[in-house]
Amino acid sequence: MNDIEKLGFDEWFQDKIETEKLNGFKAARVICVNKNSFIVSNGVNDIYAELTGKYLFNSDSVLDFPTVGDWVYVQLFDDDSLAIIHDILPRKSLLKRKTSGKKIEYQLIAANIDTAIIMQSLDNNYNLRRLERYLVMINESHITPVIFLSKSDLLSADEIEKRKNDILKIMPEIKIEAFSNNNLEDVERIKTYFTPAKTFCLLGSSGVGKTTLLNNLIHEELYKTRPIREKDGRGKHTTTRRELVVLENGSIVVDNPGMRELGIISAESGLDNTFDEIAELSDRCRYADCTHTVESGCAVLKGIEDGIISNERYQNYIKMYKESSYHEMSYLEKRQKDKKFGKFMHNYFKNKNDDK
Ligand SMILES: Nc1nc2c(ncn2[C@@H]2O[C@H](COP(=O)(O)OP(=O)(O)OP(=O)(O)O)[C@@H](O)[C@H]2O)c(=O)[nH]1
Ligand SMILES: [Mg+2]
Ligand SMILES: [Zn+2]
Repeated sequence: MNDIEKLGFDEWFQDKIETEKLNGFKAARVICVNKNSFIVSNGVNDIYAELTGKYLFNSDSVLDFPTVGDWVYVQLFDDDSLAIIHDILPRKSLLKRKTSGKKIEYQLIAANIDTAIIMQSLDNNYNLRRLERYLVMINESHITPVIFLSKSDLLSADEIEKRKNDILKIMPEIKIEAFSNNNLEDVERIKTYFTPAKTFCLLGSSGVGKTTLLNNLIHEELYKTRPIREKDGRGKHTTTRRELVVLENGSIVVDNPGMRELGIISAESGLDNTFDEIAELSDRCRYADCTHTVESGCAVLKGIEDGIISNERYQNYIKMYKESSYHEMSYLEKRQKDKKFGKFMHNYFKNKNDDK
């Protein structure tokens, strides 16, 4: 493996790279972002990097900007101690979340992630609804999700088993691993998930133990961790920036700050993957634009009656569907289109009648 392959550069990127751009430029991976400056790595050195003025000027969406995990074309200066980023390579995957506010804006979480680890702690952070939200976000991005339940030392084995089963009831295919950061055997077992040259991303609320796991994996207290608040068990947002690190065994991990709230994600495709039994039935609804709430001939509502879909799952689906900005937008657009079409038809018939 050459240096950039060790950082996750594989055939997928090899196929996408524009070879003519490599005359003068090199491929490097973004390992840390700080507003408009970056740290990139070529597999040998960590290099301070900035975007070209032209790039800054020509980008009008946050989606155009490099984020942690991105591969970029750089020009190196001063014995490889300074880099100028000229462009981003195509992304294999992109994790983003909607930021709050009326305008739909995104915050980039990480790019080119192979596996997303959703972590919840088995004390009072465990929450099925939140898990579903994370899964919606991840399914939209073509990334494999796994669930890590941390702090297993704080709950009985029976209770843990029950929670695992609750998760499997609504996400039958998902891999779940319960573990404690205080237990060496657990950490050794968890380590086997981290395969070389693949990129993993740790997601989950503040205080669940993401950074503690990372420190365990690198056998060092390299990154800061802090106890959670006693009064409500919430984390203190200890990790404040995303960073990409390469583990001893060659796998690549992005630690993340805990997310305060997870904005609901744009694409319906993510929803459909997470609620595939509902999506499947919805193909059979009488109306193509059925909202599965009041329509006659709705196969989803019938599915609930027949007990094929659980009411709980349905409620979650509807809730997320409503929150999904994409849906809101397309709904408004649809309404507007319908209005225009209505007007058109109205005038058409009016003129026709006038002709008589
Ligand atoms: N009992 C128990 N405590 C743990 C475990 N893992 C982590 N902790 C503790 O939980 C607290 C928070 O851990 P962190 O690793 O800082 O949590 P984090 O997810 O990185 O939090 P943010 O960086 O704020 O997003 C620390 O006091 C850890 O020692 C565990 O498996 N069992
Ligand atoms: Mg942390
Ligand atoms: Zn329907």
